Amino acid sequence: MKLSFRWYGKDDPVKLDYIRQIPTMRSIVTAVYDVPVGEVWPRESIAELKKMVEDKGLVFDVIESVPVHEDIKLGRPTRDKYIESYKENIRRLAEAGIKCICYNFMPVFDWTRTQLDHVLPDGSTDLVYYKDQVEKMDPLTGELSLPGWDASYKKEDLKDLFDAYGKLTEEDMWDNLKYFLENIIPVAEECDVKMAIHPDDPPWNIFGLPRIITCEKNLDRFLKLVDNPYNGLTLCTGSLGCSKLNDMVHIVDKYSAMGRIHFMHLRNVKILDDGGFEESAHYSGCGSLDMVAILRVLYKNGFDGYLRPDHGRMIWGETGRPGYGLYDRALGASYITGIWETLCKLDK
Ligand SMILES: [Mn+2]
Repeated sequence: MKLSFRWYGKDDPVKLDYIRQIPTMRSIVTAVYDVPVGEVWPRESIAELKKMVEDKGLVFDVIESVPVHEDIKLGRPTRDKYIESYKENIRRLAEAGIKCICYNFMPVFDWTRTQLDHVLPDGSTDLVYYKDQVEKMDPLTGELSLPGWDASYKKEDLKDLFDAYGKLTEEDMWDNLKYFLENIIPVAEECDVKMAIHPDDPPWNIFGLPRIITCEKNLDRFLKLVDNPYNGLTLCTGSLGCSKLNDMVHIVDKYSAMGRIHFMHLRNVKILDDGGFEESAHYSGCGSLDMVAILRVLYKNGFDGYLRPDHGRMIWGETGRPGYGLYDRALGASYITGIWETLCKLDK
C-alpha cells in the first residue's frame, strides 16, 4: 500500500513540511482548486503543484478530485463539452505523472454533515450527522443551512438544479454515469490512469436527490457499466461504513480481491441507533468499524494501491479545515502503518 495524505494546496494551513514528517508518508493527494468545475486545468497549475510536492521529497501521483460537472450527471446536451474537458484533464495529469484520479458522482452536494465542531467527551471536536437536524433543513429556503455547503451556489441556481434532479430517476443517473464512463475510461486506459469513484457520503438519498454509489449491489453494477480495471473504486470506509447495511470487511475483501480498489480512504465512524453517525478517531475501539480486519483483508489480497487516513477530529487546539487538520490524521496514519507493519511481520 502506498501511504498518502490529502493536501489542499499552498493555502492549506497544514504544510507539506509537516506532512513529510509523518513516518513512511509517500504521496500527496491534491487538486487544482482555482479552476471552475468543468474547465481544463492549466498545465502550469499542474506543474506548480508537482514541483511543490516533489521539492519536499514526496510523490505527486494521485489526484482528489477532478470534479464532474452537474450537466454530465444530469445528462444535459451540454455534457459532451464537459466530458471533452474531463478527458483533456486526464491527459494533462497523466503527462505530469498522475496514476490515479478520484472523483464522485453525487448530485449537487458532496459530503453532508449537520455539524462540523461537535464536542466529544474528551474535548476534541468532530463532524456529525444527526438525522433530526437533517430533517429540519431545507436547502432551498436556507433558513437552516448545512455547514460546508458550496457557497458558490446561489439560491436560484440551487432551485434550478433541484428542479432538474427532480425530473431524474435513479435509472437516469445510472445511464448518465454509464455515458460518462464509456467516454472517459478508454482515455484513462490509454494514459494508464486508474479512475476511482468515491462512494456517496452518506450512502443514501438526501433532500430527494438520487444517490447511487451506496452499497455492494450498486458497486457491482457500477463496475460492470464499463468492465475494465481502469474503472475502479475509491473505497471510503467512513462513507459506505456509516450505513449498518454495508459490511465493510466483506466489501473491502471482495473488491480488493478483484483488483478494483485503486484508492482506500480509511476512517472510522460511530453509527448511532437512529441511523445518524459521528466521525471518530481511527482506532477500532472509537467507532463501529474494525480497522484491523479491514487492513487484514487488504494485506491478504496484496493491495498495492493508494491509501490515506481520511477525516480526523480536531485535537490539541488545532484550528483549520474541519476533518482535515494535521494531528489526528497523522495519528490515523501512524495507527494504520502500525497495523500494516504488524501484518507484514506476522506473515514472515
Ligand atoms: Mn473519503
